[in-house]
Amino acid sequence: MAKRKRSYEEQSSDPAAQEMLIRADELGLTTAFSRADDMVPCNIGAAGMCCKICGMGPCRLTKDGQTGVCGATIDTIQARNLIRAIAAGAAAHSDHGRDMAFTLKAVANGEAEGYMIRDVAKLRNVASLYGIPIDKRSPSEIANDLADLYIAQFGQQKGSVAPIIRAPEKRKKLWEEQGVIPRGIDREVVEALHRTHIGDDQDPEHILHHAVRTSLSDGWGGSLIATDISDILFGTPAPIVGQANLGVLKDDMVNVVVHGHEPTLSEMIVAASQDPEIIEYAREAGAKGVNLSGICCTANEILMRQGIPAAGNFLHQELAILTGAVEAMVVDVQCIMQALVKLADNFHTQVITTSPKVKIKGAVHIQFDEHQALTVAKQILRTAIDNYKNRGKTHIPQVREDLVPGFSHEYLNYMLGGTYRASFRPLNDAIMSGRIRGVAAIVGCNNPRSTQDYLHTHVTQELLKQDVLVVETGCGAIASAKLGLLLGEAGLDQVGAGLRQVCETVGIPPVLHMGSCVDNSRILTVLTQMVEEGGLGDDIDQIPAVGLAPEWMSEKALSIGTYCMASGAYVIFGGSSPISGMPDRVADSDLVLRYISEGWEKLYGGKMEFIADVDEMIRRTLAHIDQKRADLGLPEYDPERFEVSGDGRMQELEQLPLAERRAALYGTPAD
Ligand code: XCC
Ligand code: SF4
Repeated sequence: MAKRKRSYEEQSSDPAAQEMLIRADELGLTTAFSRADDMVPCNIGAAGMCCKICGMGPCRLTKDGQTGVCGATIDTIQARNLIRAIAAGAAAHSDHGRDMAFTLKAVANGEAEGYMIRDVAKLRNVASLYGIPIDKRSPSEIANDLADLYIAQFGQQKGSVAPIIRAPEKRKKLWEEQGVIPRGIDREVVEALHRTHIGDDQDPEHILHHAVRTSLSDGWGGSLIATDISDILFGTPAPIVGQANLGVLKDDMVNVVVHGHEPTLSEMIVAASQDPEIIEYAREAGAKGVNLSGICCTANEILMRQGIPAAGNFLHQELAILTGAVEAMVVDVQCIMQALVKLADNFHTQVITTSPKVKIKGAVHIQFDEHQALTVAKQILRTAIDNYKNRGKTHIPQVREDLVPGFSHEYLNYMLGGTYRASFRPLNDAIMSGRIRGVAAIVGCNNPRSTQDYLHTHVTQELLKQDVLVVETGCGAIASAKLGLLLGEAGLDQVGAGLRQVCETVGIPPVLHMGSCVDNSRILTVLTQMVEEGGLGDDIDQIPAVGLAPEWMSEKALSIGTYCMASGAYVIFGGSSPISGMPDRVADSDLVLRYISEGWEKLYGGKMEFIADVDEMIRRTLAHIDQKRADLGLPEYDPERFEVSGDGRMQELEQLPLAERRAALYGTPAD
């Protein structure tokens, strides 16, 4: 065996992952962790200094004053690279939103087997935002109109995409002045590609202006549409008990792991797995039943709505297969490693692709169709059950944690204000008084180039000590879940005293799991409602809040960061910067980097930065929050002001053993 370049602890901070990486070595198999160690990134490409958009190149710019064959300068090349990544990310989220809209249309017309409209109240609320009549109309009629409106947003050519009306007034005016309101979702993505074709837009600031517009078509367009419709069809999340990590796989059951992003298929697999006919089929095969779990954002979707456990985040996909206990890994779109298929060859696991958009050579393809969703879901489960007999030796790490996800903005609103007075007032008050210093959204991927989960959880833990309320989505949320940070009582003693008081009073964990990556749109809604509630300024850029993607890797993360910036947030990316340049070798190679920070801040009040050092990330987050507090004239944050809470009930609970404490707080935890 080749000498290890990093220790297991350097590759992942998750003990379950470390155990499986040892297993991979024993079996002589590679993973993204080991391949990252073996694959040195191209330093010119990594710095964003390579252009390959035409056949006269690729052009690598490594000297002062050098240009590409066409004359393109380094900043133009970097801006083009960045906008192309943002466009791809926006396209991925928005295409997901489009498919949700088609599903809603099919459900409204009785053409989608197995689905129903679960949240009629949300349907009515959302429809009335757009002036769709709701009085004396059936849910199907309303849903049909909403589906038509949403489908139209993708191909719309002029005007502004409809969900934009949900942003704060001042922000909308600013976007109008800047000319960045998206006209149609597809139009902005296509224009980004057009503008970056050889011989088109050459002015980096002008290119990046359109990057903002493109990203807004994601955050206030496709992603928001995806979240709305998921809630309408599958229910708006509310707190529920779940579990996370590879220990959720079971030795005596047929393990089916759903991996990817769209809830349309995974929700149907959940339904099918509870069908008596399927359970019986599994028993006949000698298993106790079907055990479903998720990876990546599909995991988040079914975790926060159905309490289905999460087997892990992005870097757990190969590790799940390495357990030898997975009968089928069912994938749809996004973040699916091609390596799965080759790895699965060493086990009995079947990788099943399901999307008409995604096929992998060597995988079984069972195409999903929302018109026959339940039938397809059952077919997939039968395939998995048939495979149970082929299972060999298994190795499941006995590591899992409980968590309580499901903090939609609707639920937060209700929880903070109660049924009769639903409002964000208590949250705003807590920030204004300084009990809560500010809010951080910690989101995004895993990246094998850093230590898995470490950046997410370290930043989270440090900010909690500093009384910063943390909201999370995506793979970041699963990282915290695995560490037990998404359970209120576990570790409240590690939380600042003021924040702790709020958590105890309201009964929330200090880290709120708000869903999948398209659900970052929920964070935009929360910020907007905080503005509307009053006391924290009249636009998002005045709120003491920061967005962080410490372990980002996907292009979607860049789109998310850009629309959050354009909405007024300070956004920090960890790890590497795709446009870092090499200012020590090429003096002008950091122009774009400076522009998306200082330049964008002047225009939008938000800024985007790439910061590799984790302590610097935390320092700048706190400095930004404190500056925003000062600008609002709020009292300076004082860690001593709210001494440790004497909440009697909490002290009683603390005397109980952990399992009983959890049961008292959250009801009986799932086994
Ligand atoms: Fe993918 Fe959404 Fe990133 Fe995780 S966080 S690696 S994008 S699954 Ni979205
Ligand atoms: Fe080179 Fe210009 Fe072609 Fe890019 S567009 S590859 S810089 S010639």
